[in-house]
Order: sequence, then structure tokens, then C-alpha cells
Amino acid sequence: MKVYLDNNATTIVDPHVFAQMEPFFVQRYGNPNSLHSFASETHPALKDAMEKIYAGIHAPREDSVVITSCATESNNWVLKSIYFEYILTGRKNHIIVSEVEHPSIIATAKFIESMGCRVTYLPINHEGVVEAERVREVITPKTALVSVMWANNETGAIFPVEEIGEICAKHNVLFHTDAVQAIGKVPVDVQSFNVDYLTMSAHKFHGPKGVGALYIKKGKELKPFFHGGAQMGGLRSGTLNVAGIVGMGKAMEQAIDALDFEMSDVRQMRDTFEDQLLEILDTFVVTPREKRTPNTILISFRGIEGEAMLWDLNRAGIAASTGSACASEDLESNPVMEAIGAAEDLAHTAVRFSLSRYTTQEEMDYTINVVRKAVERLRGISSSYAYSPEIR
Ligand code: C6P
Repeated sequence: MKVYLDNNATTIVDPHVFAQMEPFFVQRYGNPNSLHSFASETHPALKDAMEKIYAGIHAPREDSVVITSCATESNNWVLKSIYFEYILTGRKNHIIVSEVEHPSIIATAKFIESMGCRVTYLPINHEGVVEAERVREVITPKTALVSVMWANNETGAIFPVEEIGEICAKHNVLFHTDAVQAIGKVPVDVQSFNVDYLTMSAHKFHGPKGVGALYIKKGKELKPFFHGGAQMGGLRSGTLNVAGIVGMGKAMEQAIDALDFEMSDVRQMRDTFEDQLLEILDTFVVTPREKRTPNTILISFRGIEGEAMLWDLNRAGIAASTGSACASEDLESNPVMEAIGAAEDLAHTAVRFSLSRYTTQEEMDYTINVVRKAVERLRGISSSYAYSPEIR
């Protein structure tokens, strides 16, 4: 049996999404900016897709949704633009990010820090959550931007973006949130609270890879990151990824339609699986499940290296991860485990299971049996594992 439980890394493209994209490769392949019928025949589908993306996050028409190549680009764009606009010009000197942002934020923050910007990295609490209060403590009149993700990719922890948005509005500071792991899992409505910029990536909600977006509130326009043509209102040049945009639109529509299912059925399946995992001795989950996206579990099996567990799972056809896919080759401990100050023997034990609306109960039943056997085998050969009752 093959079981895919790495949906926070990427998701299967929904077949309906794929069907809508297909004609735009070999039939309707015109460049939308050309002046002939090959171009104009792409326009209705592009318009329809953009409307679906706007509707998916409840963005008013006056605001901008700019299509990018991925969330990494959107995140880089926001931080580097803020650097050019506010830090380099001396208008402000400081930004705030959480210490568990995706590497596309952390590495960019470190880069602009090396160029002279002061960066505060907000800590998470013992539940893996950034507290809004921490923002209030460090925000200053010289702060240009706060960037805190909506939901964490490692733990699924949902961060208090509404409260943080209010603090930013009160201090007249721009607020960006990386909503990559929130879309399709919790309701995302840019009109329900103060947010200036919001990052998305289609392949996290059953759309294609290589297409993302940045929502920009009216009046908070950023300078272009890519200069060149006039695509996307001159904000993001480069020939439009027509099939990708069409796919992202359809995927967004489906994600919104499936939201109730994610929040009830997927959550239920996740919770049952988590209960079964926690019946195994010496297991530990950082964030309480009611504070998490419905599909994610980051669990530690004391005495078992995360990579060893992945090896056993993979041999049985099950795909999981030790944390974010882009950091999984460096064998460092999971950054969230490090940030909560987990003891050294727990820091390398995290395994992330992330479900989707395609996950079945049969797959979860199979997985729990494989995990139980793997725990028994791996602890059996471990020289360091000894049961410690205080953990449960
Ligand atoms: N996280 C994970 O395994 P791209 O690759 O640019 O489409 O998405 C980057 C990205 C940005 N923000 C968050 C919160 C993310 O989770 C990701 C992708 C994957 O956790 C791959 S590293």
C-alpha cells in the first residue's frame, strides 16, 4: 500500500484542476499579452481564475492579488521591498518575524539584517505558538514590518494573526502573513482583520507547483520585485503562467468548497490517528490539537531518530517527514523542537504526518500498524532508549 502523509510539503493535483489546466499547454497556448486570437482565447479562463482567487480569500476588487511563481518568491518580495523602501532610505530600521517562519522568510530576514536592518525574531511559547503580546513588547515607531505566518508548516500551530494585525494597525506598522498552510484548512478572509500582505502557494491546496500569489491591500503597494514587462499591472513581470493560474483558480474554488470537510472529516481522522499514536509510550506532541490546522501532527517518539522512523515508514510505502521538506536533507533537529527548547534527546525525534482530503481511513489504519511495529523495532535496537514515566 502507498500512503501519502506529507501534504504540508505538497499535495496531489486535484484531477478537476488538472483537467482545467490541460488545454492551456497544446491547444490554447497563446501569450495572453499578444494581440491575436491565440492570446484573447486565454483571457476568459484567466479572468475566471483570478475571480476565484480573489473570492477564496475574500479580497475586494480594489486590492491586488499578484501571481508569482511560489510562496518563496512572494515572501522574498515583501521583505526585500520593505528593505528598499523603508530601511535603505532610513525611514525605518526594524522588522519583526517569528523564529519559526518558513526559511523563505528567515533566510531573507537574515539577508536584510546583513544589510543593516534590525530584525527581531519572536519566540514561540511551550505550545509552539507566537503570542501577540510578544509583538506588542518589541514593536517601535521605527518598525517597518511585522511578518508572522498564519499557520506553522511543522506543527500546524495557528498563530493569532487577528490580534497581531490589530497591534500593527494601532502602531501604523505594515503586517504580512504567510498563509501557505492556512488556505483550505481554516477560513482565510482578508477583510475580517487587518492584513496588508498575504502569501499563498497553489501546490499546498491541490493546485499545481510553480504558481503562488501575493495579496496586497490597496494603498500598501510594493515596488516590483521583477522588472520588465507590464504583466500583473507592472507589479510582477514575466509571461503569465496561464495553465498555472487557471489551475490555482480552480484549486482555490475547490479548497473553499472542501473547507467544511477538512475541518470536520479530515480533523476527525487526524484526531483518531493522533489518539492511537499517543497510546504508544513516550510520545509527545507540542501544540494542542485545537490550536492546530486540522490535518497536521508533529510527534516525537522518544529514543527514535526522526530519520530512522521515516526509513521504516518509507519501506512500508508511507510518506511522512521530519519537518519542512526544504530542510529535511540537512539532518538538523526540527526548528520548532529547538525553539521550544526540547531536550537534546527529543530534538531529533520529530515526525510530521500531514493529511489531506484525499487521505482515507484505510490508509490511516495501515499507517498506525506500521508505526507501532517501527517503534517496537527501533526502540528494541536503541542503546539509549529507556522508558521515562514523566513524559506521559
Ligand atoms: N513548505 C514544507 O515541507 P513554495 O515552495 O515556495 O511553494 O512554499 C514555500 C513555503 C512558504 N511558507 C510556508 C509556511 C511553507 O510551508 C512553505 C513550503 C514545505 O513545509 C516545503 S519546505
